[in-house]
Amino acid sequence: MARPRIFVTRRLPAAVEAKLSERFDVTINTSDRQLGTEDLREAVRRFDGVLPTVTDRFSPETLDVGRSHARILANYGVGYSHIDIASVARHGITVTNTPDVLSECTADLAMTLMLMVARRAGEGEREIRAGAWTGWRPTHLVGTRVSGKTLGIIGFGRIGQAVAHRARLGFGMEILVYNRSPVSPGTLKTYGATQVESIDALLPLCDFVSLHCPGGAENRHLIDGRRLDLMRPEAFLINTARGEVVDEAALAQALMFETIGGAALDVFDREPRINPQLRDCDNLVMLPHLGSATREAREAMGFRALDNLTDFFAGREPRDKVA
Ligand code: 8YV
Repeated sequence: MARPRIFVTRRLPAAVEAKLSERFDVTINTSDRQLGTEDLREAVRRFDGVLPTVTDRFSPETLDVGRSHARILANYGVGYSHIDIASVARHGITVTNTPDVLSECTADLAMTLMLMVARRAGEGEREIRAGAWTGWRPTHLVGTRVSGKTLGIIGFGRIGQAVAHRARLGFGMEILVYNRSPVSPGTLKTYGATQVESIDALLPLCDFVSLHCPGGAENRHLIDGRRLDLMRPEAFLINTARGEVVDEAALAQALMFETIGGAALDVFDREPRINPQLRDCDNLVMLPHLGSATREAREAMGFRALDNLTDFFAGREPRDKVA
């Protein structure tokens, strides 16, 4: 029997590409450039399955390619707000993601950002590289203590819990969580966490707020100007979730007028384009979507997508089916 034909939209770790090619008839976008709507339509039209990433937008238009089309989008990544779920359902396309294997590394990056912004690490690095450091002095780049402070976590799934673990055990932080559904008492106890009933009630209580909810239309601008105003004037916002969750124009205002202490972003609304207002904010740390960017996580994500494809084409339900 002919092996299923799979289109891979970006270069993947070498070990993953090798294994994929052993099992499937694989075509890889070896240019590794972001694909446009027409390229993606072509992939959906011509292949049995597509292995996409966060940079591939599957809009209703992209997915509407006629009768013959790919049967699975095995997404490389846990978030899938770049895929229009109503359309995949309409076309009978299965979607899988890669949870678990990136939770620890993404949580590590959230902690990196929290420490960087509170301790002004970005500003310090920029100062040294600009040749502007004039020497030690007691009042130089004084930041904010992290240990023992209150951390609010919005979205208490796997990554949110991994952040709570680090913050609680490593930094003795008090953990408050907001989650759409109730978190079990056992889980809250594991992290010494308290669930707060609304985001509006959570924000005024926190020194740090870290976002770990999904993106997509439902959570677009979940953190808007009104909610930024509910944060303490010295509090920090951390976003390793999705860019659209934060209203970037409102955030830039809050940073410029110092109505919050600072922010640290790993994700952006129109990444890789950066809202120019954000670039001017010194009290902002920005990283280029590095949440899962470790050798270990990126390989494990690839093998997880491979397992999902293998199960699907063997007629089994993939373990990470999300649609
Ligand atoms: C991934 C991420 O690297 O998994 C996610 O949802 O945000 C990143 O860590 C990226 O999405 C790959 O598609």
